[in-house]
Amino acid sequence: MNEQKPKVVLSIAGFDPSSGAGVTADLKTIAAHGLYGVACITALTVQTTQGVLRFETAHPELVRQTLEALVDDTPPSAVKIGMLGSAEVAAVVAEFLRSKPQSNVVLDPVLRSSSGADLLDDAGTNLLRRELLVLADLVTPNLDEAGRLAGMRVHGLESMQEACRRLKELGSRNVVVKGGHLESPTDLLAESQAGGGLRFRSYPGEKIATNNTHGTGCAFSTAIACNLAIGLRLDAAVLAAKNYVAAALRNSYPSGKGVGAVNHLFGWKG
Ligand code: PXL
Repeated sequence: MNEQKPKVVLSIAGFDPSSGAGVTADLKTIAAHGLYGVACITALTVQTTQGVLRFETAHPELVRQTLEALVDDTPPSAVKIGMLGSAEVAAVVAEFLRSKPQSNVVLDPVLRSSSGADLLDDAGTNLLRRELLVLADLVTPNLDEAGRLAGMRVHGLESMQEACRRLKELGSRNVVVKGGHLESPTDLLAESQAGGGLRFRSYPGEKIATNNTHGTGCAFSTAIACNLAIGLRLDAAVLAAKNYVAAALRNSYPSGKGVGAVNHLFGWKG
């Protein structure tokens, strides 16, 4: 028996039965980082590699009880928040973070699936903007999400910077905008400085030729949470997560008839 307990990372996210995104993908990512993953399911999606057919959110009281029981039993070193599914569930998560503040909170503001299904309505998006942004240490929107949260079109490095400034005005501490869909894919980190300003750092990437991209965003935000739990500083945590996702994409294989998942456990040979 190993007496050395691994650190715990908590994923608050939806369930994707095809295991590309959501809590199962997060648990694989956490395991790949040598940490112990626990999860609170916010919603059940009916989903395959071909897309999201529908979803139902969990009862908000179930979410509240799960979170309170989990943090009491297995206190997490980091928390990743993904799909919330409704304003009611988002409100419970916000209240939980206010009443039991957690460290290394990474918020992936999941608004829509890559296949185009809306995963959070306008009321939920407003709640996330008003209440959750201020409670997260880092927010990880893609270009569309950054645009919707900041109220502008985000399509390149300059507009990514402007969106980060607007998100800071809304109360975000640190933001990384994922530019994976840009012509030359570059992520942008905006870190709040002690003096009140923002420090920008960009992470140029390469286009990886694969169709197996399902769950890239979930893997990225969860990998950052893991790296923060391990003790990396924010910029190093983002860089390591970017490298992890690139390796998971390079080592992916097709599953199902649609968009396959990234290979979260590429390092695990059984
Ligand atoms: O990729 C966003 C996402 C997050 N969480 C769940 C999802 C999806 C996309 O389909 O199903 C549960």
